[in-house]
Amino acid sequence: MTGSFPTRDNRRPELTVREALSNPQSDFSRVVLPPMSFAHEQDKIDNRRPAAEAFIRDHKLNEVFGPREAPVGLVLQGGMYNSVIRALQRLGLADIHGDSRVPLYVLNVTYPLVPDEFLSFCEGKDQVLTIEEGQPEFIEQQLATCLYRAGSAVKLRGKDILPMAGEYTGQVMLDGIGQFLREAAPGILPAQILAPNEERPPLPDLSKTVPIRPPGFCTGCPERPIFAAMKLVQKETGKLQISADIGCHLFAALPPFEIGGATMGYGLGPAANAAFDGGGERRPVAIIGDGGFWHNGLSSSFTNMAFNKSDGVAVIVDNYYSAATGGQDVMSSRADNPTKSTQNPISRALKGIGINWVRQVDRTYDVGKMRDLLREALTTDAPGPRASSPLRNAC
Ligand SMILES: Cc1ncc(C[n+]2csc(CCOP(=O)(O)OP(=O)(O)O)c2C)c(N)n1
Ligand code: SF4
Repeated sequence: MTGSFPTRDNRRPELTVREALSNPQSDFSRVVLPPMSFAHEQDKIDNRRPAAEAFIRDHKLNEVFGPREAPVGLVLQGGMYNSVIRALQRLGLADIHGDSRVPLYVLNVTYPLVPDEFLSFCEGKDQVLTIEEGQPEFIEQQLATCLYRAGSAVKLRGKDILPMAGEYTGQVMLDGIGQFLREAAPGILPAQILAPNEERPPLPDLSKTVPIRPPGFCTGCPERPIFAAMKLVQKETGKLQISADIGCHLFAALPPFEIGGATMGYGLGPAANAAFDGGGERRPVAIIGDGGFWHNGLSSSFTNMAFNKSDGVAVIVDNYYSAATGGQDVMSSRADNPTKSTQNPISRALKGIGINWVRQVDRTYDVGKMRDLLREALTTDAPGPRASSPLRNAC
């Protein structure tokens, strides 16, 4: 989809960085520590929350569509709107322009909810269906409390009809809204829709015949051969304890590699493996990207390895960028970036914290070389930690 919208001209901020720097201000009553935090809590309930609700109401951030008078209504998160409209179209209750014959209260703001706005939507209705993906059903619970406190007789439906877990696909939405309307207001449905798709042939179960297609590395990805080499090494060593990190290299956790399924967080691959250090016959292996390395891997993972004299092996997948997020520069990127400090080799940082067994492979497509290096890292008598930086190809 494309579109356009009017904007106002950019405005100079009331306080510039220069002014803020020249005249630093502090106010301990704004610090989130007791006893001020108790005052903040009161302020939030007495002033800030009502102000937020008033803003949402006054600026009409939530929207109401469809007829005012109807025995039923749908309350939905803004992001659900398109699928709800599609389901209503299929039920013969909306047209392609989104004109709905069922009232809709679209929550473009789901927090905070605006009780009086919701109660006014409910006026004159017998039943209202909350359409809220995910669990627990936070919105439904709040709306139920709201109706209860107002002494309303409106019946609130939601997760008793729609699934608690899983995506609200087109079919789920059609089934759920269809069931709600059949139960709550059958008269609203066009006659031929009351028993839709009865003559539909049964769908075959394709899960046994069509293989799943997990996401994977790009064709020609220079990270891919690292994991091919790891598979070869594991043929010799047996299955290794491999902890991975966040980034494209995590595609290796899926078939056909199934390497590094244990992942704790960004920059934490080697840190996560600390629990296995020195505990068995084979060294634990960790994988981390260059982005993860600079994000906090240098401190959380590598300083930790160096400090604890780890016996493990860390593989740093260095492709010059944070690739999975779109190719942003990091400290060791090769690009000349006028506003950033680049070209700082990872190996220098490692040596700086006392990790001396560092090897580098410049061309990962040489799977044999990669395999031999990994084998060496897993068997060398040189004291750990061991880090190999096996990727100098840009992707
Ligand atoms: C805890 C956490 N923080 C941030 C992200 C977002 N994220 C996903 S991939 C990625 C960058 C990974 O870059 P790098 O480590 O260089 O690996 P590459 O993609 O280049 O293989 C980031 C920041 C995330 N998924 N999880
Ligand atoms: S973006 Fe780069 S690192 Fe990521 S899968 Fe594709 S080629 Fe590999």
